[in-house]
Amino acid sequence: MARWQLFLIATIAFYTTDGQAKSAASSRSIASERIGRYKSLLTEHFALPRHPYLNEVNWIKARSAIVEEFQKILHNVPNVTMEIQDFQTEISFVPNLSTDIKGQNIIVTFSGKNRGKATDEILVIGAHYDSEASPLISIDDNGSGVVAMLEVARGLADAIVKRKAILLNTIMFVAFDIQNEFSDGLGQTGGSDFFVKEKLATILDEQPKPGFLGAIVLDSVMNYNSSAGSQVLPSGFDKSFPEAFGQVQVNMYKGNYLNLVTKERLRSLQLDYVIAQEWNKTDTQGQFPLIQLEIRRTAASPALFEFLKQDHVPFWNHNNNPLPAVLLTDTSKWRGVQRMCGLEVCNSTSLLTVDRLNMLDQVVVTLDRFISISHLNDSAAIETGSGTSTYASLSATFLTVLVAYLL
Ligand SMILES: *[C@@H]1O[C@H](CO)[C@@H](O)[C@H](O)[C@H]1NC(C)=O
Ligand SMILES: *[C@@H]1O[C@H](CO)[C@@H](O)[C@H](O)[C@H]1NC(C)=O
Ligand SMILES: *[C@@H]1O[C@H](CO)[C@@H](O)[C@H](O)[C@H]1NC(C)=O
Ligand SMILES: *[C@@H]1O[C@H](CO)[C@@H](O)[C@H](O)[C@H]1NC(C)=O
Ligand SMILES: *[C@@H]1O[C@H](CO)[C@@H](O)[C@H](O)[C@H]1NC(C)=O
Ligand SMILES: *[C@@H]1O[C@H](CO)[C@@H](O)[C@H](O)[C@H]1NC(C)=O
Ligand SMILES: CC(=O)N[C@H]1CO[C@H](CO)[C@@H](O)[C@@H]1O
Repeated sequence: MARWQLFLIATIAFYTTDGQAKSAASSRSIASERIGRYKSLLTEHFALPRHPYLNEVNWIKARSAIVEEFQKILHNVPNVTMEIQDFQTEISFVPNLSTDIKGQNIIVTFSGKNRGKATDEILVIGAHYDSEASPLISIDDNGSGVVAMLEVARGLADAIVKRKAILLNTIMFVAFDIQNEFSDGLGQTGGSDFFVKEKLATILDEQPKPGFLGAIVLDSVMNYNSSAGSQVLPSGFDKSFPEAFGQVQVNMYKGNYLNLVTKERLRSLQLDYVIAQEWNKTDTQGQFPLIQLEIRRTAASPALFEFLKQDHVPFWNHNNNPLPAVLLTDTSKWRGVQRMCGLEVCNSTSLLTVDRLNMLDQVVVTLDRFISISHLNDSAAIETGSGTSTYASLSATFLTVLVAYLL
């Protein structure tokens, strides 16, 4: 069968679920309430740099704020656990001078009905909570990802408690400590690496072996700038990502989009496709284009390596069993002015413009919709629709996309 025919089938399967996903997403809470929560969380806990070496107090405060917020969200939610994963690593803030650091990942697991069965399809949603030493960048990088993750968890908790939706498959929310590599190029083993090797690997080895749907990593998702020319591209971008390069050019180098980073020959293609579909359905005005970047082995360049530093990479590199994962990112320092305060430590709440908060909300609503079609049986809550058929058509879509990809 031709590829376009298969995609057509996928599109039809999705069309049938559209109304339901929308009603599920919009019934949870209104946008102005969500925006209010983003503002207060970002202002109170993520406005200052949280570098483990240089801003230890803020770093530890941010960690407790995440735990407290999760405790509020998880209150009364059945079958949920929160655990702290301790690990020890080294960071080199100055070249060749490493410091031992004790890190902590915060892991929240919503066990689905299929937990402990081979039919489970575990989904991970993760974001790192430490930051670089740079003051201004830290509210976006990666306060925005953490706040989006918390809001998605809150939406899921509401669906389970208030709408009585049934969670079919397991979802893990992980706040990673110690990002994998600081953008100044000093490599280190970060929290996501310890999570994949020491936590996720154990769960995926349990008998009977569960499936793994993938990981969605959020790293800087709020830096919006609609001025032409505000987007700068790292060197070699045109070679590594020719299609995306064309899209950025046509878009007049506006920094108004988000990148969805994926990798060739990995099952993440299924994730990409469904996320992009749900993104497009949420962004009806086309205010926040989604530009896909596919990492290809044959197209190495400095630009390619810019997208191989974040927390999705340990999933891709897992042993001999690469795990599907995608990265959602605004490209952070490559866009607009991120460092207005220079080297001085300042409060970066001036970055919280309406457009930026709306872009953050676009991420949250897209992931809500993704979860509601991939993981929830909402039929108890939505009388007219059937959760079973929603779930079935998502599986059909995944299968279809996979077949199309293999052809
Ligand atoms: C919690 O998990 C157990 C075991 O999987 C299951 O029997 C029970 O129905 C779940 N409770 C809820 C409210 O989902
Ligand atoms: C760091 O160590 C490497 C080799 O271990 C050496 O080549 C390099 O010059 C050192 N850099 C500095 C700044 O000392
Ligand atoms: C957008 O980026 C331009 C640089 O291209 C900068 O001059 C401007 O201040 C930025 N706007 C915002 C709101 O950050
Ligand atoms: C989403 O919209 C973009 C821009 O209109 C389009 O290029 C892309 O194919 C769409 N993706 C999906 C999966 O619908
Ligand atoms: C940053 O500034 C805002 C508004 O001026 C204030 O409400 C907030 O408490 C400040 N945050 C920190 C961490 O100082
Ligand atoms: C979804 O829930 C309905 C009603 O509670 C139930 O009949 C159906 O079997 C469930 N579907 C799945 C896939 O669990
Ligand atoms: C320090 C770090 O890893 N920051 C990353 C945050 O996200 C941006 C955009 O993806 C990356 O460019 C940074 O490297």
